[in-house]
Amino acid sequence: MSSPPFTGPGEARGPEGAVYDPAARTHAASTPPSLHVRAARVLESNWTGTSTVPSYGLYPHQWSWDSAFIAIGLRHLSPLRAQTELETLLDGQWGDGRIPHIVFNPSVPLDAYFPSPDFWRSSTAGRAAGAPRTVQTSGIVQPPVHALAAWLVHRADPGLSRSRGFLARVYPRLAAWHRYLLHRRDLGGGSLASVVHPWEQGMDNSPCWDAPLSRITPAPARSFRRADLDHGAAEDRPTDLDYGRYVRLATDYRDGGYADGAGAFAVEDPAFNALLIASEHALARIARELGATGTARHTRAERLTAALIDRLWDPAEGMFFCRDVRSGELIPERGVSGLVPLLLPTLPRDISTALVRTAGSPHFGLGDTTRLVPSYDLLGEAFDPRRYWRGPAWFNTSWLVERGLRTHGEQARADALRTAALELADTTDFAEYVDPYTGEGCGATGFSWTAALTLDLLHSDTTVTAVLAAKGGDRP
Ligand code: 9WN
Repeated sequence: MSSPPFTGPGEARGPEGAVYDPAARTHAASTPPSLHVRAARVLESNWTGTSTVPSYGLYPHQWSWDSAFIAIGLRHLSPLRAQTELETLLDGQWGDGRIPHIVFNPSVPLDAYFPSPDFWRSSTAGRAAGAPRTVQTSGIVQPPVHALAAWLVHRADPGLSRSRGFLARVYPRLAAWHRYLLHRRDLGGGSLASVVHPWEQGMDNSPCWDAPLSRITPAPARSFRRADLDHGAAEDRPTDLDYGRYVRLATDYRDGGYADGAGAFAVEDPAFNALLIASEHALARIARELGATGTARHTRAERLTAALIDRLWDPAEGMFFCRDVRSGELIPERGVSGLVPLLLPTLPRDISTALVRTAGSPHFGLGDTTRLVPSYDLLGEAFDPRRYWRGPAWFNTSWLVERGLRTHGEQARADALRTAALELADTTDFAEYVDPYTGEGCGATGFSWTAALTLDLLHSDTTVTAVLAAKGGDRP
């Protein structure tokens, strides 16, 4: 897919060629820029010309689920850029259908990020799995938010989308992506997709991975050099021991030609699968828009929802848990991923009610001791308010829970979460994540998905909940 020029229909350009809120031009020069304008500026400065980096310092390439969240926000500024964001990512798709978690920018020095393209060696090690020859990518994946993003981006400007044939071009690729997850990644045999590396689920050092990771022999510390510590505080980042294990898993996967099935780490995660289900519903909408029937996809999404409940729901604890496919056991750690299925409108009422209760319980403290959803159990032994996915609150997961609360009629709780996300994005300069108690920003500032989802919340868009509410049918 070639990338279009960045002018024309759907592109709202400010005087300096930046993508601005047209309303912002009415502000007097002395008025501080609105949150909307500042969010737009973050996305503008992180835009490379064909996609958006999460943050130039820490993450100078294109990341898969970041791009989906970014497109969801970018559609409010420039539907054309939002389409391009997803198209650029899909240019890195492999022949077997996988969408890699990173698409590398060849003009970025190799030592700017680890693991770099010379670690993954996608075009050689990934040849049998159909890795692209010209684009360098990683070989693992990230959560499938893409079909949901594609549908929302289409809805932002259907005329532009139709004139560019956007959905017709992305649909077969998204369908192949879902096929890959549903077939090659059903490692537990229970119809759910498994992740084979903690980076795939997106919450890298969540305590949910501690038990399955403990079986992995770490790669020696001297065999690689972390680039993240050049930009982030060591106490905010995963430990060296975690990194050694991440490297071992990725090396073994690469050396096996990125074939699925044999790896030592395989976990069914509730957020990953809930996002797959939400995206299946979105693919049904896309199919319908393209003149096909989406009924089979809605039916499949319903079957997946039943599998999610069957395999990962714990009624006694009132939340979803990860399943370690290698041991066969549920992992008894409460991560925010266990709340994310609230996004699904077809959840039985008793489950959605229990999830809302758990979010507000002392384990997550939402609306009580915390304003955004912590990434991990406040009462858990491994809780750490600063260390990445072991406690801090993130904007993307809070956005997903906000959408879920709204979907299930919890308007007051959703409003409070929305307000908190907007205020904290503002006060932290669009931080990557925040201390769940104090709201202090951690990690990078000017983080793209924080800015993008801020825009989405500012637009108070209801199409996400409308898409998700395509319950049991194929209604537009
Ligand atoms: C590894 C880019 C990504 C996010 C992940 C987040 C972090 C990478 C890293 O950054 O992961 O993929 O180097 O730590 O955990 O969710 O997609 O923003």
